Amino acid sequence: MKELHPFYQELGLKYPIFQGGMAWVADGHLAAAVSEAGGLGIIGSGHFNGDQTREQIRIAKSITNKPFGVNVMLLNRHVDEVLDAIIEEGVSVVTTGAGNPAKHIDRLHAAGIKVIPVVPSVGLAKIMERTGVDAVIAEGLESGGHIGKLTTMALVPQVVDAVNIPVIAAGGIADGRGLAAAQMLGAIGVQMGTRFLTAQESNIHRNYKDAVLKAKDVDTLVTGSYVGHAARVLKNKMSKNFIKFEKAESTKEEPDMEALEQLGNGALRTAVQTGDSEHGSFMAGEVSGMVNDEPTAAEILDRVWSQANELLNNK
Ligand code: TUI
Repeated sequence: MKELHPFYQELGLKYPIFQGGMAWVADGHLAAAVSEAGGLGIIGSGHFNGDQTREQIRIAKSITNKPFGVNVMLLNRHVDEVLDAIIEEGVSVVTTGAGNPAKHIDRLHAAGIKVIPVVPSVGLAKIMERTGVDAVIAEGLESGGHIGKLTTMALVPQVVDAVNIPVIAAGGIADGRGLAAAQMLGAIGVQMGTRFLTAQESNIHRNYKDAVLKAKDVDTLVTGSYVGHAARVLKNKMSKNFIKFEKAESTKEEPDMEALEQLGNGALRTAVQTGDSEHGSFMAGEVSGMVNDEPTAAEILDRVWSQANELLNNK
């Protein structure tokens, strides 16, 4: 894997590694640090409005001249103004999550922006290819946050077989073994989120970082499946109560859907900003058990790349 895939060369990257655009977590500082070091940093715009998105883009631009991306979360009611800010500020790449970005693609392409949606299934990958996206990120259910129904191991090769555009693997990847494995499955590179939660440049609350550092393999669970927004989070008081409430409501004749939605909304922001483990939901992937240190973003990229190359070169 000495040669980067042309897709990454075109983006001017040194490593085939994207940093996931995690809502409330991936701010302009983290994204700029990853991009400055040669990966693709991605700002998570989550539920931001246009101004909040613009603010983080400007922070990133003040730190690096390298290309970076913004993730657009398609359930956000401010999507249109977020896209305005992205286009006006001249961002290089847009990744999307939690929906189908078809109606926004022409507008982004007209502005010279590469569009790379996250897909949880072969069906959506094929639809996305037909709409002319530049690549897809096939994300397995090992990921933190909102997830689909397939594992990375099963999803990635099936998407690779189904489309003729570059496929990037995500979900369950935190080191060079994961990058090497993703290449074996036919992906051109990876996106990692959880690994960057404990980066030096990550601004999440100390309690959130400590929870990830302490977590073992079995310490995540999936909340929100019942309302159709499954999200993987660390086990804590909040997520355990959520599951209990969900189980109780789902057996009722008229479940309180609004209360279930409300419980999920805002919980992530609470976790990131206040570190409150009673009311906050600490989104994190199954790899939390192997995230045990606090390197810089540059160290993470260098380590993952070197380890993958050692493995692939049989050294
Ligand atoms: O989007 C993510 N991860 C996220 S979004 C988020 S904010 C949120 N929190 C709770 C519930 C909902 C949103 C936190 N983490 N990852 C990418 C991703 N996209 N995973 C799954 C999907 C996805 C799901 C369905 C993409 C497309 C899709 O299409 C459905 C359709 O409309 O065809």
